[in-house]
Amino acid sequence: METSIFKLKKLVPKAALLMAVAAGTVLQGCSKTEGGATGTSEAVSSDAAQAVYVAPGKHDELYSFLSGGFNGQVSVYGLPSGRLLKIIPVFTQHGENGYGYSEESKAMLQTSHGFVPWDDLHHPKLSRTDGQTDGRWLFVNGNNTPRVARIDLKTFETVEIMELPNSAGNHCSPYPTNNNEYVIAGTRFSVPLDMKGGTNDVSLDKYEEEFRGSISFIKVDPEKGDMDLDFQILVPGFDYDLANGGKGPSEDWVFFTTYNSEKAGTLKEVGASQNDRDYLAAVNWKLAAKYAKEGKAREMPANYYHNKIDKDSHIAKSTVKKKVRYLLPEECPGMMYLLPAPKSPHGIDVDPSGEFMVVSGKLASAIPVFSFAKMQDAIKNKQFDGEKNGIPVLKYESVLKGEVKEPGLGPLHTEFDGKGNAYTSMFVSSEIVKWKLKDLNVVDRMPVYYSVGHLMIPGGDTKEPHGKYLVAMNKITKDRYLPTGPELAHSAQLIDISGEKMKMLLDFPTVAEPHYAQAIIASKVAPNSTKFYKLDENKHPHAVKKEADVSVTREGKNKVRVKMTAIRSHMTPDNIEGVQVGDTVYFHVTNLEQDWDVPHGFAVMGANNAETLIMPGATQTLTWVPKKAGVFPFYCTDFCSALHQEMQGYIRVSPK
Ligand code: CUK
Ligand code: CUA
Repeated sequence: METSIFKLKKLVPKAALLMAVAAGTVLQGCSKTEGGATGTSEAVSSDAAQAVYVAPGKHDELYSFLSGGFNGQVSVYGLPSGRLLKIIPVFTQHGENGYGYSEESKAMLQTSHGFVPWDDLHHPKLSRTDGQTDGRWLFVNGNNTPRVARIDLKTFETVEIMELPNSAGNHCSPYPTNNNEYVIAGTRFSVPLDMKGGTNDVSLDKYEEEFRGSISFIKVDPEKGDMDLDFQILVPGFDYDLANGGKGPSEDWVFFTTYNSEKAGTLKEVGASQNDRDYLAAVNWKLAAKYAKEGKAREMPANYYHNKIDKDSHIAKSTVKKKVRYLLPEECPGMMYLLPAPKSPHGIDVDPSGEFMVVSGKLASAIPVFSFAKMQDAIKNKQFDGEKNGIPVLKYESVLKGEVKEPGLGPLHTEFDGKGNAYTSMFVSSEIVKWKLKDLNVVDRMPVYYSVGHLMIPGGDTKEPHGKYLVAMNKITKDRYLPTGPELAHSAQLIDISGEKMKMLLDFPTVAEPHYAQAIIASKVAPNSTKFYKLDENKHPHAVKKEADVSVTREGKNKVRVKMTAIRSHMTPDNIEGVQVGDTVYFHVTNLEQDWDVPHGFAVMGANNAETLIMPGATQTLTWVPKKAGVFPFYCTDFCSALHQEMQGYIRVSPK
């Protein structure tokens, strides 16, 4: 099939393409594959409106969870409508509900670097049971200040954040194993690791000898979901990029792409990087866990935060951990192997059968598909091509099933429909390419707008994908929507993959930058959704369960505790006196409602803080240190009833 992509490829010198990739330039012209379709008249299905229309009052078929990238949040969209249902704050303070501002949630954002109310969130991954999404939790990574968070899908709330020691750029993360035994997280940047716990102030020239990365093994409680860092593997500094795990026969394995096999401290010249190949690292996680359990792990000093919402009081608490156990791959035979991969690979994706590992080399002209069965044979027969840092390197030919030839330009990520097809995103040629796992032949292409990063098929990374839709998450929006000045929303596109040919259905703007996403059939999540908190189960130490119990109390010299209630349509107390300039005033507001969807908000004039939004039955605390004397109004911020405006009061602040 001769498409314009291939024509273009012949016309554009290879060096120029490499430069284009390296510089992040987009070759937009090449996305118009079929008959020169341009602009909005591309192959939009004629029944697209029907296919995505969810009538008023009706619910979507699927929940999708899109990473917010540099806004540190997760956004929840309904599919197929593309309607935004909720933004879940994770690593970033959120004025909308006071997350990260309220006393109850502040501890969630504590780290060994202090209070870090932002992160770069790339990869949401749903929890699994028997290799299928189970709708209980969503795990996400914080790329910048290495953290893994867990969102509880009963409340759509971030309930736990774990910082990772010995980590920098927590990018190949998080990967939950098939029964959530572990959530596995690998580093992008290598850093100097001092196993004795001294300073990490090391000359940058020592990259080769002293810098290492880490793969963290976070244990997950099978009932409660609570995380605990069990151990780490301290790996050579190859810059680990993405991870995905096996299933079926390869269930015990997890795979990582690496893009710095030179172990170079600078990647400035990556477009012409010296090594022809980098590696796919294969790690037997079951064996690693066994080594750790059987005493192979040593302990080193560490300093990292583990923040968790206490389930009784609903208040986040931080625990500081001081040690971590580690394994070294060179000491653990059979635990880790390197498979040669095209240079600067990005995505690694394992097909639903668990037999094929697809590695996308951003700069490569073909997509290698490795065979897990062959990998096992190669290990058994020691078909090694030497070793690197004590880790055996398998011979390329001995593990290769074959290559997808001329798939397009800039392959990044692959997902599967469970019907024998794979779909790969092409960043540079801006298209989704469908190919057959059986013979690796390309069978269809769909241009996307523009420069697609990840793509997502609901369950497309699990044993059983729901192969009906595909969402392309595109990096550059340009002319897709009405212009909004220089800063534009990123864009997602919904594609119907139920037939032979892909059909374009819908564009929808996203919240910040969606890298990856996950989706799940709504019936696995919706029935368990919490409607409100039961007031009589509220164990917050400063909760008041009835208006008669409210109080304003001075504690010690300059602390004032206001325990108050909110119910349609008043705040109690509504007139507060006895506060002085410089006091720390705690407003503990309990929402007495016992009804779905009746939150009350609370905000005070001049408080350099957000509001807090209090769900029915819950207690939230806003802290305020008044800087000047006067009378300050406070009010409910959420239009809760016809008498919402009446939910107000005053607080008087007197000079000290
Ligand atoms: S990465 Cu963004 S397009 Cu961080 Cu998963 Cu590939
Ligand atoms: Cu309560 Cu508005």
